[in-house]
Amino acid sequence: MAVSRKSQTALAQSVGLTDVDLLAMFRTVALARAVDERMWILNRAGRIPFVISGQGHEGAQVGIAWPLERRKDFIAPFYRSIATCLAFGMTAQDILMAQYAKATDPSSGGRQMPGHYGNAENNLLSLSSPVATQMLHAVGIALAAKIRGSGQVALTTMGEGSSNQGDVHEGLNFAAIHHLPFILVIENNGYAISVPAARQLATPNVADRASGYGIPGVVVDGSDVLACYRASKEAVDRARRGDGPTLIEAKVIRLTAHSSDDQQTKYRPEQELAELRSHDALPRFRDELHAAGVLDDEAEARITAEIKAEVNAATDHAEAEPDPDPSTAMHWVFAEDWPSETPPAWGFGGGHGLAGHEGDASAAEGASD
Ligand SMILES: Cc1ncc(C[n+]2csc(CCOP(=O)(O)OP(=O)(O)O)c2C)c(N)n1
Ligand SMILES: [Mg+2]
Repeated sequence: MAVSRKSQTALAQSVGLTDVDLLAMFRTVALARAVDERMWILNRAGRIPFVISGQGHEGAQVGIAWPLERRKDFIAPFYRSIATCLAFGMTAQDILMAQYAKATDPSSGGRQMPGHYGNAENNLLSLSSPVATQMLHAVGIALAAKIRGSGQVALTTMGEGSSNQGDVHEGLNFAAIHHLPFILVIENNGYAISVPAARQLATPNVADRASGYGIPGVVVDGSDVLACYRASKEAVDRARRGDGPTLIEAKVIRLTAHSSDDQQTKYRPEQELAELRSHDALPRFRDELHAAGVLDDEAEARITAEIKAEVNAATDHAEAEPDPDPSTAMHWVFAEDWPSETPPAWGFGGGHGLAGHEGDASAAEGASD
């Protein structure tokens, strides 16, 4: 299929994108799924220790990450954010290097728990295991962006269970009061490990809480990639205009167990699991693009073959890379183990990324709300 750079079907026009954009979005959703499936195979084959999956979240993640500007805006991801990280500049190889905890893993040089992806170069924050702690990091970045007048937006994302942590209330209240360029995304998959949503929340939607902070709360179908894109675009535009934060709740599905150490058939009925597949964003987006004339069988086959080759090459590369040297295990943990000026093997990336960092003090003094 000859989709040109400028070609725009009615579907693309309806969201202000080109057909090439839509194909790139589809490719990212499909790549995330393929990387994820590979991770499970590698785990079951005893090659990688732990998988926490993004399957069922990919469509929402790609749609929501898309309107943000790479290497300008910031995202504080969570453990299911594989598609988010791919949409924001990481590669299949970067993800698998983290899974293998290799010395050259760009997320942390093999120091982080698997699934804790981060990439300084792409303004993707490293995350902590206690859920929702990334909230305060992202709100802090949004505050810095506002003080510096850099026009940047900070977004963080987490599950509905995590939304009940105190950090979320504090961060959202602060961001709302100060009209920060901040977006909170809740990827509601209906479970926090084995605990169903009804046991986590006394309201059907996390987004219902937004009115308590005086900000918009949007519920969006997480299997509808373009609906997620639209909701995110509106939130990004609002943040850049200086109109403050938005809470977006994407209703997604968790297609796998919580993690590779969990057996979900103990607490999820078979019928529910079978029914979930009909809400999967990947086939839904593919069908939508076929119907709109953006994708045909030939283009789909080409994309599928490219992704297969990419995931195979990424696996081979990660397998072959060296493990971290055990004598470096304590590097970058305590200040006294900070080895001179040598940057860590995985690098600090291309700088802090916050525009206007120079002359902080005067920028801060000049800030007004
Ligand atoms: C503060 C804290 N409490 C408990 C845990 C253990 N834990 C890890 S993931 C998780 C479930 C979180 O559920 P949710 O936010 O809905 O995200 P999901 O895994 O469903 O995507 C829990 C309880 C943790 N990591 N941090
Ligand atoms: Mg959940």
